[in-house]
Amino acid sequence: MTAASAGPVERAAVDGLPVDFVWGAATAAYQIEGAAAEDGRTPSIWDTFSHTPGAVAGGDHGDTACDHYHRMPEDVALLADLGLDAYRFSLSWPRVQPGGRGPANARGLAFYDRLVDELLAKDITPWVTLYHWDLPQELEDAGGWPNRDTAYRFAEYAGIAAAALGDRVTNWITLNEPFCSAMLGYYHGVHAPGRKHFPDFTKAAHHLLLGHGLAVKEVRAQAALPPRIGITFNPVLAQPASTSPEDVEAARRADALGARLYLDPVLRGSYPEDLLADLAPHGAEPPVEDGDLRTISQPLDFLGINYYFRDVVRPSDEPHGYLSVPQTERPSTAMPWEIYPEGMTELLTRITREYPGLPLYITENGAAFDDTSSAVDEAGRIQDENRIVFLADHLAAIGRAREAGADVRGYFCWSLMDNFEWAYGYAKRFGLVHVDYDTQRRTPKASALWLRDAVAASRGR
Ligand code: IFM
Repeated sequence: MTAASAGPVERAAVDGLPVDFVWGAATAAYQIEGAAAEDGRTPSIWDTFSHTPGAVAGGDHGDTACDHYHRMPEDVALLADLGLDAYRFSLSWPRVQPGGRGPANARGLAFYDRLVDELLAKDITPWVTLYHWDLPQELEDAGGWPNRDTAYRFAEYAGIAAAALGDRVTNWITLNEPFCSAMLGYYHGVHAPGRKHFPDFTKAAHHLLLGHGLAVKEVRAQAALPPRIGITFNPVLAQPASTSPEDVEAARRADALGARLYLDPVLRGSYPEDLLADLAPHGAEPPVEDGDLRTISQPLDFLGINYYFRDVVRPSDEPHGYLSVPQTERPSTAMPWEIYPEGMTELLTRITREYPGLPLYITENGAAFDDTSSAVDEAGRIQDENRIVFLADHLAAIGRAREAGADVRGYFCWSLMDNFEWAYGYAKRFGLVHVDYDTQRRTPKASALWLRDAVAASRGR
């Protein structure tokens, strides 16, 4: 990459951010690692789901993905070239503890040992996510997240990870987006394990949160260095399609199910009353046992927020009670998700107002665009101007949230490189770095160089 030369656009984007702001990129194990059956790893629910005909676009799966398992040093070098402070990655549970029970798998852990050492050698701080959706298949066969025992299995695995890596890793995230694990996996059925049962979804959500609380305790007990522990939510930013009472009510339901179902128990130690009233007619109240809410609401060191788009809603007769109204007036990404940077400011100021007290980190934000068909110049470089504008606008929106009092301390771009985008397969490219899946060649896009310059601009003030 060429030398950094921050221009006015980069400087404007980072204007509202402090010099000690943490700059990072994020990935997740199943989306990049490949090596699905190597060194003792056993299948996760995503291996099973992606090999189920019709489940994932193009029949894609993560067997090889970005082959990061074998190319890790090259990928860490990319992070270093971008001048990033931090790298958020997830551990593959079935690599660390095959089958989700019993002893650790030394060969699987050795990979994360090498990764952590490689990062530290390059002065990049590791941020470890313990669960980014790859539940060991054996635990799904035993009932999955709707089964209470899965929470205890998760805590055991968290302890194994903290004992092995907690002498070098200090930043821990228990769960990534439990909304997606629970709602998309157990109700809408579009994510692994592909189940469609409304009461199972709230059982799954409760046990994910219980697992979070138990894991916080385990990490604190097992890590050699004092850990900083948080959880990452993607709170739905629900807005009514109109001012009609029906649409306003649909937005309340979407907010309850998509945001407060997670925020309230973790940060306030209770489930919202209106949510419980919504769930009762469906026999879908969370299966709370004595002491659960105390466990779930362990003190945390930070809150991770992922933001991509808002959800404009109106009522539906389905149990969850709302449906999304596609927004077509503004540009959208390739997902297609409406581009709505104001939502970043709205979400962060709302969290600050209603759930005050924790430092906030944007643990994911980014955009998929059709880079390979529309942004390649004559020299073969990917000129992804649209992604640059997206990043600049969202960083500026974080700056505005900070001005309004939100204690946002860092930003992790999703994603370091193109990868397996779950049910969309490899067709959707979120990377700062382009991946040619035939050759596994990595090529930084213009947005990667732009982010590198923005980071330099942010530090050079
Ligand atoms: O790729 C995902 C990631 O795994 C979780 N958050 C949203 C991203 C884009 O869909």
